[in-house]
Amino acid sequence: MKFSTIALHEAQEPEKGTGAVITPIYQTTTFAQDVPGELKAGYDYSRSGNPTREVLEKVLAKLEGGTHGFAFASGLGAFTTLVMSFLDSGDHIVVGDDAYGGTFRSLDKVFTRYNINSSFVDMTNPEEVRNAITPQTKMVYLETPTNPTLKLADIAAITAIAKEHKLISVVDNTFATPYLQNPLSLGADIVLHSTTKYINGHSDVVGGALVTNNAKYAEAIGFHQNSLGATPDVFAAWLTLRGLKTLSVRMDKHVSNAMAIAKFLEAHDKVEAVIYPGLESHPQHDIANKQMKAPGGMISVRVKGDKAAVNRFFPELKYFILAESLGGVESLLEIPSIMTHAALTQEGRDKLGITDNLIRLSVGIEDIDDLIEDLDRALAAM
Ligand code: P1T
Repeated sequence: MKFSTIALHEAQEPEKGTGAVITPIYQTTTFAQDVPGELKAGYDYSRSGNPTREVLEKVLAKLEGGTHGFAFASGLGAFTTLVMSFLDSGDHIVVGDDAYGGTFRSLDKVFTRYNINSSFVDMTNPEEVRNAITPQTKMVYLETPTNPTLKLADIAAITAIAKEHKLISVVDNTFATPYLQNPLSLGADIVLHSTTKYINGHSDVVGGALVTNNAKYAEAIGFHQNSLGATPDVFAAWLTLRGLKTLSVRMDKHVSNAMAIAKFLEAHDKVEAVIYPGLESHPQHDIANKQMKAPGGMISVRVKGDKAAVNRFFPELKYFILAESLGGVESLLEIPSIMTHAALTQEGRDKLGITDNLIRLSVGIEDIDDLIEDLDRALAAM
């Protein structure tokens, strides 16, 4: 099966008893046993396993080219489970320097309390990863494209360095999705998703996932998924499975709209810079061509002006909604310096280029003419 067929058919045969074409919502916490300890279909309690969630996990695994998938109640729930599955007190992680603000906060404010420490490095240069490795390092963790400055890291080069040092390599593939980029095939051990974003795609479910093709790592993740309990509600799993069916068609439209908007913004005299991996002006455009099928639906823009100019820009928009999150069918925008990346210090934001005039666009699947007209009007008002 190819990608779109997997999304619709993997583990999703019509139900035997009733012929139901769609995976049923097994809205039950527990499963009856005839003989104590003998499970009818492998299920005893829905935190440990649920048939609806399991279908989602199988589809996610297959789409990423993995053998084992695990669903969580949020992307950060997946991240917490990942860290607790593999790191002990005294261990160290090398992390990309502009990871999502919430990922940074959890490493900086929570895991340091358990003596799990991180070094944040610019992964556009793989040698920085090598230089940050210490005898305590256990894991290399990267996002590509990053949130919000859309830097790209060479997955094959970085995972090769991790392998040389016998470290676990993990890629947060949220921005690219498995439709556009497959980190496991480029050497990563584990892929993480905030399924809240493109995978569910409709801005109505918070969720996360981990996928691996390593049976030993899968055993550790499965044990901690059950032991820590950050599992999704059954209905959330079902909705995510429903959203996932249309991932490929949504992504095609996100990408074509984003490409048109990036070109429009690059030519606009109120715009200082456009960051989009599909533009030749992007510093890692060649890495995008090498490891992504297409450059995705996220654009970051530096407008000409200060905070006051940004405050005149966004209220004029009719279709781009000012809100955190991304990857839904409707277009969103946000100001990372005061929204998603407020957890960083001013110094940290300055270092990463998260300036007051940086605006992040999650380009939706509306008609492109309407989106361009919307941005053009707001830029004029600015
Ligand atoms: O929000 P949650 O489902 O817990 O996922 C966290 C997360 C992990 N990784 C990446 C790359 C993310 O972008 C996120 C969440 N991001 C936002 C809410 C945002 O607006 O950027």
